[in-house]
Amino acid sequence: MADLAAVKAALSAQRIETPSWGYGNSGTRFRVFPQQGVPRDPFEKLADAAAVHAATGVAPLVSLHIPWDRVPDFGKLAAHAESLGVRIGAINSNTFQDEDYRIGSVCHPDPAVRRKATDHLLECVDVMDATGSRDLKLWFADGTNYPGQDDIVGRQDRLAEALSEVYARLGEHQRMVLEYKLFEPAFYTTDVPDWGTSYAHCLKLGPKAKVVVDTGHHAPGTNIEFIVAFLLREGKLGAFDFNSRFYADDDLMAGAADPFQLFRILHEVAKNGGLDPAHGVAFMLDQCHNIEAKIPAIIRSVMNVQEATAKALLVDLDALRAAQSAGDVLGANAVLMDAYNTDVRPLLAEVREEMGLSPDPLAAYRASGYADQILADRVGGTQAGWGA
Ligand code: LRH
Ligand code: MN
Ligand code: MN
Repeated sequence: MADLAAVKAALSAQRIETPSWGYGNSGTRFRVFPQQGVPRDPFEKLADAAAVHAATGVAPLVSLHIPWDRVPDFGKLAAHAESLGVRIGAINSNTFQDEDYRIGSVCHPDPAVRRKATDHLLECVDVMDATGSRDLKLWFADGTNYPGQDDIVGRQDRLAEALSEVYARLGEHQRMVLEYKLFEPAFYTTDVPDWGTSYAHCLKLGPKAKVVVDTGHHAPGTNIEFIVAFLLREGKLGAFDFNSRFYADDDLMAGAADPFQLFRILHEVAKNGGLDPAHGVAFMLDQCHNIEAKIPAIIRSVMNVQEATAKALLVDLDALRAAQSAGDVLGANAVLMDAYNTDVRPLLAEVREEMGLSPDPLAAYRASGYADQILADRVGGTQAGWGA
């Protein structure tokens, strides 16, 4: 049996980071449906993140995206976060929205464009210095659309060169986390398409470089928990970008499409020490809320990650190991399914009450009056992220 006190302690200690861009307006390639009361600037995005943290108690970190969240004084933004009870999490770079990046950023054939892209990454490290952020999160839209368009190996060389320049700029307690994505916006080759490519670059760079697993960035049917287990074993799992997908990079609420997959991922995390803060795995959400209310959707996503984590922590590891070493296929599978099929909502309600919170974060948010307050206070919200 899992030790209940230890399970509760792990659940109250878990930290789930929310993305600034999840609070603003967003959309698809076809349409942005603006919502009333969305933040007009990064300060208001932090206020919304603080509302999520107030309701859940486990979301004190907020990822920023540069330039979407660029402000004249990042120290002031960090102080504002602190005054709201939250902190700045990962700094996400953006080398995909500038006209110069039509055929690439750090992998572009023109050294001047590569210089510009690398300078942006270095600027992101300056933002980390000013905000106290630990992680630089890199995702590159680089790739090619047509066979022969560019030299595959040449592009890897250029990528490695930019990464090593940025790596050398990191402070003692700063890290670089490199995200991969199967395809899109490039369709023929992608320069960091999979965990193996990210892992190979991170391994060469050194201990401060780790892989980000964005759950939406794989081919259908990919066994993501295998990747997670492998990276944890190698000490190279830096972070998650949690979201749910039905088709490609849908960025829907974590755990919405396949809560069983989220459980299987978190089982590998829990079993292999990934919940221990010493391991340094950041549990981030990377989602947008195009048609649903944003703050409640983020609260729901945090709760979904917590529920999957609780189920993972309930796996009877002694029984699992005994069944595995006895070659008891059905018995081992049953141990996992027993944990997955447990209703953990009462356990999480207890954990929240012990943390001095409402057992029901969504009800607490509704009762707080925050939704009405932002509707009244904010007129003309900004477009979050995509397209801004
Ligand atoms: C790319 C991505 C990456 C970006 C974010 C907005 O698809 O997952 O993490 O920075 O979306
Ligand atoms: Mn992502
Ligand atoms: Mn994505």
